[in-house]
Amino acid sequence: MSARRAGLSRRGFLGLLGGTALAATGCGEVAGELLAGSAPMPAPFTVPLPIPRVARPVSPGLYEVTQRVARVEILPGLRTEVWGYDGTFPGPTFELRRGEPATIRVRNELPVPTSTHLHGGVTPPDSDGYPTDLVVPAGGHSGHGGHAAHMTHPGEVHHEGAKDYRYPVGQRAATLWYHDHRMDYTAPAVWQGLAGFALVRDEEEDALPLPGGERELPLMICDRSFAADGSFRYPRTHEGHDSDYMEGVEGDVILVNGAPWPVHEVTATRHRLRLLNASNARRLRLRLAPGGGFTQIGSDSGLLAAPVRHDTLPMAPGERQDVVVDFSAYPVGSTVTLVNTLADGPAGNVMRFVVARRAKDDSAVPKTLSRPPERPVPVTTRSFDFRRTGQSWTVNGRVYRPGDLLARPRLGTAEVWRLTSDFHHPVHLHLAHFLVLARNGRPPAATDAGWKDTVDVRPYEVVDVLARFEGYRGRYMLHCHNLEHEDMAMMADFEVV
Ligand SMILES: [Cu+2]
Repeated sequence: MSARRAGLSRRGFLGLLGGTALAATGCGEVAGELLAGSAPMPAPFTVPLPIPRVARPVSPGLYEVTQRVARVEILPGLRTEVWGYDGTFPGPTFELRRGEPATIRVRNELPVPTSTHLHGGVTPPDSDGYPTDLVVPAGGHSGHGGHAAHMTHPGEVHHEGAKDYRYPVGQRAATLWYHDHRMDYTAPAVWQGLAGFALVRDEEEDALPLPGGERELPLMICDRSFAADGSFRYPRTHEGHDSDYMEGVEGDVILVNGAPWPVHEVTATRHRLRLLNASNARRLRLRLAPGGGFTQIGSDSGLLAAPVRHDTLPMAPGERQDVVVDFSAYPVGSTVTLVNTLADGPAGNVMRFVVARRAKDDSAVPKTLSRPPERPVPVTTRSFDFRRTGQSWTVNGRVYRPGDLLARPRLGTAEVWRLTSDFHHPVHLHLAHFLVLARNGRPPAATDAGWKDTVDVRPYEVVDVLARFEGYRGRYMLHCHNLEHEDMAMMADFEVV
C-alpha cells in the first residue's frame, strides 16, 4: 500500500520514516508530491489528440521561434495562460536532418529570461542552453519578471531579445526535445509550457520500412494541475521553490501533446509512437489495455541495433522510447488505452486509441534496424552521488555553482560513470550519450537498451553507464531531470578537454 493511500502525504511519510525506510517498504515508485488542482476535470478520452505543428525554416537552415505568453484552451471551456515557443504548448516540432546544420533563432517576449536546451543534442557549448547563458526579454525586463524576480549569478551572459542557437546536427536519427533550462527556474518555466520536440532523421532511418506520415506520432506526456479558472497551479514562495514540494511536483491531469487524456483514431495498422516523458517529476510505467505490447525500435539517442519487445515501459522524466504498436492485433471498433500503472485514479490513464477501420499496411519492423556506435573501451571510472544534503539536492555533496567542474573527460574517450542515489533521480548528461552497463552490479533492464542521455536511477541504486565524449570540447553539465531537484541545485558541470 502506498503512503498516499494510507492517508499520509509523501512529505509526511518521508519526514516520519526517512528515505531508507521508504526504499525498504517498496513504496518508492512515486517520485513527487501531488499538487491537487481545483478545476473540473474533463471526461477522459473526449479531447482529440493535437499534433504539434512542424516548424518551417524562414530560409534554408534558419528557423525563428518566439517565446511568448498565450491563452490557450487546454481544459474544455477554460483558458490557460501558457509560456510557449510561438505561443503553443508543446512548441513546434523541428524536423532536422543529420548533416544539415540548423540555426534556431529564439526570441524572448516573455516576462522572464530563458535558456533553451536541445535535450539529447550533440551541440557546441555556446548553444547548449547553459543555465546562466540567458536570452533576456528586449526592453529591460530582465531584472524584474512578472512572475519571478530574476536573481543574477556570477558569470551570467545576457543576449538581448534573441539568440541564435547553432546546431550542427552531426548525430544519428533520434527523438530529441527542447525545453527551458534557466538557472533556478527550469521547473516552473517548463510547467508553464516551454517544451517541444526536435526529430533528427537520417538516411539509415529513411531506408527502413517503419510506419511514417500520419502513422508516426510524437507523444509528449506530462502532468499539470489547474486552478478553478483554468490557470496552471504551481507551488512557489517568494524565496523560490516551496520546500513542501522538495521531492518534485506532480499534477493530477495527464496531458499528451498539451491535451488532457486525449483520444486518437487510428487505422488497424502499425504505428510508430515517439514517447517522451516531459513531466517535471512524475515517473511513468506505460502499458496498453486491454493488452498487447510495444516493439521498441529506438532509445533516447537513436535506433537500436534490433527491436526489443516490452509489455511495460518505465519512463522517468526526460526519457524517450521509440516504439511500434501494431493496431491490427485489435478488433476494428475497439479501443486501446495507454495507461500508467504507477498511478491510481485519473492519473492512471494517459490516452486512448480508437481502432477505426482496416487499411493497407506496407510497414514492417525489420530484424536489423541500424548500426549504432560500438561499445567503446573506457579509460577511467568516476562516481557521482545524487543525494539530499540539508535543504538542497546535491551531486557529490555539492550544491550547484556555475563553473564548479566535477570532471574533465578528454574528447574522443569514453568513461564509466557510476551514479548512486538516495531517491529517484533521472540523471541526464548533456553532450555525451551512454550505454547502461549495470544496475546494482547486475545486467540492466531490457528497457535500458541502446544509447541514451537520461537514465532512471532509483532509490539506493548504483547505475554504471559508459559515456562517450564526442563532438565538442567545452563546458557541459550533468544533472537530475526531476526539474524541482534540478532547480534545487542537483546539477554539476564537467568540461570536455
Ligand atoms: Cu533528482
